[in-house]
Amino acid sequence: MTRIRSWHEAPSKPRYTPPPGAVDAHCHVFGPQAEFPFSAKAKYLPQDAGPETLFALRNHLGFSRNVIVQASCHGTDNRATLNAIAKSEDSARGVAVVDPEISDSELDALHKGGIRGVRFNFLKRLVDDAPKDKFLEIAKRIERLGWHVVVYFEADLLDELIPFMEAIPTTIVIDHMGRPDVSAGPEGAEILAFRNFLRGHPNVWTKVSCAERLSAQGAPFDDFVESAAPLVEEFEDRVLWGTDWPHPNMQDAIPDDGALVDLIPRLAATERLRRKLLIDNPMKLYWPEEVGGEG
Ligand code: 0GY
Repeated sequence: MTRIRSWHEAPSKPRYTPPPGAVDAHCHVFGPQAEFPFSAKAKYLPQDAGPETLFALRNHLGFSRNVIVQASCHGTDNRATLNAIAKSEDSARGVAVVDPEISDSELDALHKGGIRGVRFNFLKRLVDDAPKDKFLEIAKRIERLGWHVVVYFEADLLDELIPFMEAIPTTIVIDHMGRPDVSAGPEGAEILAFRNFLRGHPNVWTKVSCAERLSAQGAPFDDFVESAAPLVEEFEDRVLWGTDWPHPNMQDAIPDDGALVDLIPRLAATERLRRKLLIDNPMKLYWPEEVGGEG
């Protein structure tokens, strides 16, 4: 497999300036491969996108902190993510992907290393299997650590996954709004089903992220904004935002991260909503000890 690059080499400086303390709550690191090899089961083989590049981008975009989500190309070996967190001087925390056989002491070590959640990935093009029974066991075991569960799926799986998600005892964060078809507009069947799901499940949060993947129109992503902004308004305490850098698998439509940041004021119309989206909400999940939450 050829190693591919899916991120912009010189993203623009955003016109929008995030408030001090803003968190990019969905990004990844790849490698460096020489230190942290990719999984034998990886479905894509990216070029290195290590912590130095991530933190330089964070500064360029005007963010203060990162949440690094373990990417599928590293499988259940979380060392690249932990390495980036360790280099961040407590300005990054992470979400791990773990093997069902993981021991409690290994979970404790991940917590010490800055992990605050586990991710369950249901995308067939990214993972070979997604065993719900095993995931549920993991979800029950990480509850004692105060972690949450991140679930990644596409809209056609929502109905099937509802009983599974209802059995999860922790907060759940759904990546990229469960990937609805935003070309159908804010009243389209998939985004409405997702909104109804959020209405009925107060422990479920979502990331209003991934304009570059979800938009059928491309920049300036009007279709994405029209579907995502109502979620920020209705579920102001349960939304997160992230760049999704280094944009796995987006090599054919590499987004400008500066332009993605400029979507924030369109997604969150007031300063109050923007503070919740970028600071208050992610801080509760990832740095709870700093905001008087559980820790
Ligand atoms: C994302 C999306 C993707 C990839 C991964 O773990 C991953 O490899 O999450 C994707 O290809 O849709 O959230 O970064």
